Amino acid sequence: MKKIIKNLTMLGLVLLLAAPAQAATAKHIFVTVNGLVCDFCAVSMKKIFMKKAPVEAVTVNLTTKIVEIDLKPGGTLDDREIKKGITDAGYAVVGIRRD
Ligand SMILES: [Cu+2]
Repeated sequence: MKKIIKNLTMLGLVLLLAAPAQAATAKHIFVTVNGLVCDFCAVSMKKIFMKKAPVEAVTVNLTTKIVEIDLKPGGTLDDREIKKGITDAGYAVVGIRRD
């Protein structure tokens, strides 16, 4: 029983260490945003993220409500900064996925 608990603890540690590493190397960020309805919204999203140095491209899909942010090689953008930009513009972040 003790061994199982030890193994589970190890697994948890490995997952904890692996998650930030994956986020740091992710080049594409997919942000689901509530309230995106028209081209004006799409332009706002592009304006917010294109002025950030690590961002290479921003694509907005109004049907799926997903804003895709492509980063430059080595560039990073953390969740906190993404959420701040979007909420400051009056929209709500539903989820952030990276790959
Ligand atoms: Cu709009």
